[in-house]
Amino acid sequence: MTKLYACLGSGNCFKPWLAMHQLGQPFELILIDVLKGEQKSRAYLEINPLGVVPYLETAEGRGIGESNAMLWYLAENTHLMPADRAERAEALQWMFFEQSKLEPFISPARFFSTIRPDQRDARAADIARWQTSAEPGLFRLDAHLQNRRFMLTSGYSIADIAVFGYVHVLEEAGFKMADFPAIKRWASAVTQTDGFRPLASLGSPASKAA
Ligand SMILES: N[C@@H](CCC(=O)N[C@@H](CS)C(=O)NCC(=O)O)C(=O)O
Repeated sequence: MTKLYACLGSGNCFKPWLAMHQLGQPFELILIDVLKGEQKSRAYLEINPLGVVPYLETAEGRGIGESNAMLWYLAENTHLMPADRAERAEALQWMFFEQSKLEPFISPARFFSTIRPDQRDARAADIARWQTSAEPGLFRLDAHLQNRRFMLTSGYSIADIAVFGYVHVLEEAGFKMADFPAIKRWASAVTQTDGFRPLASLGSPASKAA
């Protein structure tokens, strides 16, 4: 059976978890507590030497790191992968955009604002810098989503799941969703797609397997 190693609350872990739910792909969820450092334990490093989550182990025992690479693997030959060659490249374009212009800034700003609020004051200058760094990407995304329902013309795909992972929780990183009306409309449309489950339900007993 496919195994997903993941932690609670993570937008990156949420991506393959949501994709497998939406594809009806059975999987075993193995929770790793990163706040306790379990991702650096000897046992976990034997599974994923990079010591991070998410990590996907295929039914055949192959390991895949990087949330967006997992989406690519899971989506092959499914409705979440665009049929058109140029649109597949466009999906990749937005997945790289997410990992270079959004996630590296929204994720730590959210972590030290919401997940570890005890460190918010000590990291205030870093949070402000991450917020400033995320702004151009968020405005670019908002412009892209004007007059569109989903990231790609052909419809809902792994590009949406990749971008949604952290963008839908941008308020937890100190942004206001009202400042990004097209993102707000799109995020709402994503929650209406078949089989959608919210990030908050990752790890709840009912979601342990699709
Ligand atoms: N680019 C990677 C990011 C992986 C990553 O940094 N994961 C975080 C949780 S979201 C983690 O494991 N942090 C703990 C650590 O770095 O020790 C992905 O998309 O999968």
